[in-house]
Amino acid sequence: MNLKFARRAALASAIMSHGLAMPFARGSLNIDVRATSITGPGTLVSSKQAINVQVGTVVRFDVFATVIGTNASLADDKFIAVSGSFRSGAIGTQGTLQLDLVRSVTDSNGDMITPGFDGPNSSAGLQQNLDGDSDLDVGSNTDSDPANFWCAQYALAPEAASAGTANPVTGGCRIGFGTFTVTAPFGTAARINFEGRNAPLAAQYVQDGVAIQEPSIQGLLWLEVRGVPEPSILPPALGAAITLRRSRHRPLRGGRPAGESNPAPHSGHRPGEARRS
Ligand SMILES: [Ca+2]
Ligand SMILES: [Ca+2]
Ligand SMILES: [Ca+2]
Repeated sequence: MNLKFARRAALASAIMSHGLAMPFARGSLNIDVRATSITGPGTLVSSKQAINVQVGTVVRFDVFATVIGTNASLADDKFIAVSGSFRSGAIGTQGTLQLDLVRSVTDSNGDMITPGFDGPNSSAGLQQNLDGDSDLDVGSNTDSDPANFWCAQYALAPEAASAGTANPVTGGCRIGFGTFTVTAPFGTAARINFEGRNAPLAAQYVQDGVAIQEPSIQGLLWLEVRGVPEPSILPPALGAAITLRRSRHRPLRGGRPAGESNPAPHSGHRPGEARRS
């Protein structure tokens, strides 16, 4: 098995473990969104899935840059800059996206201790609705103009930061972070992902020691955020059939049908019975 095939196999395995379909790999720089924590109702199932969120739930996530090379070394695969947008998708649970960048750390003299991704061209991006639903995304739909796009640029550019990895949805270099605050929790999921910008300098990185400049592309695997599903409503005919079935099982002289266990104590409100106000 050659190395390139092995890496694609590792990617496929990682993707399959999420149980999600995915767009196929098209490039060597992947911008990956990974959930880190959740505040409010809901459960973080993995770095790629949050479920049962409700209005006001905040899902926090990191943004990683990963560079996939073709040789045996990960040390010669590095990140310089990327420009693009983040969307929550036009279908499913809605919410407000907000993005930021990993900032440089300086000492009291203003000297850089740890370079971040807030270089001169960087931008946290503009919050606006990019995809036709009513919620706020981050970035722009005007590829020809760098304004309003989210842009992470290594503070020491044109030097590059280590970002080599064998799997585009693990490892790499943390370049930004953000939040998705739920405004409309539908039973269908929002798919939060990085969206590429079709401009010649939108992605700048080093692969196997070679500097590359090209348009940026959509992230390989989105973060899925799903609301509480709507309760199902039985059609009248089915409801009548269930009522009839129950009447046939009505116990005689206070006994219960064989094999039926003790009913759980209830609070005076039977399951399926609508409360009356
Ligand atoms: Ca949306
Ligand atoms: Ca939107
Ligand atoms: Ca390499």
